[in-house]
Amino acid sequence: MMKKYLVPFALSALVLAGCGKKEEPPAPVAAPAPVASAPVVVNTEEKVLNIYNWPDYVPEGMIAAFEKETGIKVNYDTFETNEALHAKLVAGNTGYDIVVPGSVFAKPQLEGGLLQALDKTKIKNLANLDPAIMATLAKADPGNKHLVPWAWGFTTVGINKTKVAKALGKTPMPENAWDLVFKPEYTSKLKSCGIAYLDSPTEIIPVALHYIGKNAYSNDVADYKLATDMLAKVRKDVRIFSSTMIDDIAGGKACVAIGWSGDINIAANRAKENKSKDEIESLLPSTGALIFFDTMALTKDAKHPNNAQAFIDFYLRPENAALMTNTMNYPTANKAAVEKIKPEIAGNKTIFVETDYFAKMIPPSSFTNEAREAMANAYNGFKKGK
Ligand code: SPD
Repeated sequence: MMKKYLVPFALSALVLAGCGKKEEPPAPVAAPAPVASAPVVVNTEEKVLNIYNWPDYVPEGMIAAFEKETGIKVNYDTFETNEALHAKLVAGNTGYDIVVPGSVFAKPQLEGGLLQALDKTKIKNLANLDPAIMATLAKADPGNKHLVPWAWGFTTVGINKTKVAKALGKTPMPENAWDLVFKPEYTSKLKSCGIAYLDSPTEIIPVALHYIGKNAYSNDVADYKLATDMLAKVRKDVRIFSSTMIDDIAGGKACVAIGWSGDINIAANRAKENKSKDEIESLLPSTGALIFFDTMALTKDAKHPNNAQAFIDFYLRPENAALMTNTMNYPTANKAAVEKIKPEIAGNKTIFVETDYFAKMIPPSSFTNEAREAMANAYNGFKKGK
């Protein structure tokens, strides 16, 4: 838990030496009345903060602005999958103060004592967060004691429209965009321009489960076999298991991908900046996409909890949360930031989906540790083509 550094105001009593007659006994000296003084709260942590977040998630200049304002030096590292972050947290001594797990992983992490509760008195801007989103997050984090949303988004299908149209030829686009990555009729054609999957069991198995009509967050290991039976039929058509999806789509290595909404939009913008003739698009599958929340949390052994909470408070300023959404294409959970979001971002239906589509989306849940292990085995077997 948080350490409080109280520096009491010290007062030394001044004793005056008397110079009266020798034979006179010294007059009794009354004890000095205590001087009332308010304790001064000082953050004596070294001016360092270690953050571990996903790539392409923090606006340019935001970390530098925090460093300039506070004098705290930020070491900022990135990880590509929830599995990678989880393995670090389980091993312990990460050296990180703030980590940003998806809520699917954050729940078992906080239940396993890998994250510490926040001192909410130090994060006044928590008041800016959307109560509806916080109520949803409370399912993973009862009482909202540990997790503060960085952003949310959804796992979906992204395409290079130009290349996909060419590869499909006379075959029309399917009604359900998941067919593009899971149905042999489409994958057999699209393999020529490149199919990419996110390289993570807990990204691919849930969308595969959803595609075959199962609960995306099933903890039933028998369901994973059904998912990998379906996946096995398209395995030979998958070109890339990607940890660099933005580059893979924008750079033309993949024409269709299972990816994250904001990253697909970043790839679309990058292609435009590079004056590519190809148009990249994040799709909204007719059966729904999988919502995720990425959340800031303090590691159990964070050495700089006060600096971490200062950063969380800084990030929760409306202008900073809006800057994240405006540059990274992921919706913020910061209600006070909404009015600062650019109209072209607010109006992009693949960033802020419409109410009707939102109702179809699959909210996050979580997996037991055993289920996650079985899922990893199933996924690795699929990837190896077994
Ligand atoms: N560029 C930021 C990507 C963040 C992705 N987090 C996704 C977690 C989904 N389970």
